[in-house]
Amino acid sequence: MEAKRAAAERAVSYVTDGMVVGLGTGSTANWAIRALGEGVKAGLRIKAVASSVASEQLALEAGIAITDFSALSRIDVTIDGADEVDPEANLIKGGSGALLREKILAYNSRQFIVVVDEAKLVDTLGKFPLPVEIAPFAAALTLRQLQRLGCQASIRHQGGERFVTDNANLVADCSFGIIASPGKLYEQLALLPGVMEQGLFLQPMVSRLIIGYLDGRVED
Ligand code: ABF
Repeated sequence: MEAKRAAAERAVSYVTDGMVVGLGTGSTANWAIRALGEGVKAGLRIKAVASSVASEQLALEAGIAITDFSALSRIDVTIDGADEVDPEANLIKGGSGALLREKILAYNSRQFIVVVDEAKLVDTLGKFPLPVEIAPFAAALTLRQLQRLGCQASIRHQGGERFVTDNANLVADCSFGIIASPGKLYEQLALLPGVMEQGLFLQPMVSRLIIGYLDGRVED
């Protein structure tokens, strides 16, 4: 936990007065939200937009002013975690089920800062099942199409019920094994009708990767 916290707090050090900040989702992003809340208490003036209801609630509790997506003309920086990071800084995200809003924030941010602990670093992506957000009404058809791409795909459940995202969609967790070409798979998934968003975030999106290590080091 400390490694995640250290990485998140380093990312927050790049946030300055007047910025619009995109808030990620997950335990590492939560450390960034808490650190931003401390900054606000100390006088930091920011507006934030959240990638999930959970992150929005934590931000409000921390005293951070939340703005709505529709009111946005720019996002200066988004800080978010990841489930896997390869050496080129391609990511798997979506373990928390917030991938659609996370990707919209990341793509529309001047800076996308990814914060992880060293456990997230992999040689090649794919050990972590790739989350894919899909339209509920065609879930069975889309699941079959996903499997035809060469994965074991299953609809995510939570507490015995199908997990429903903040956007009222479902998540298919797709185990491809090793993803040798993230770019190729990205294109295949992007062309699949019924896929609302996918958990592959390709390297050009990542402005800065901050890694927290168990020995206390933070690599930025
Ligand atoms: C979020 O960060 C999700 O995309 C990803 O699942 C999560 C990583 O979880 P954690 O920070 O709790 O390790 O952006």
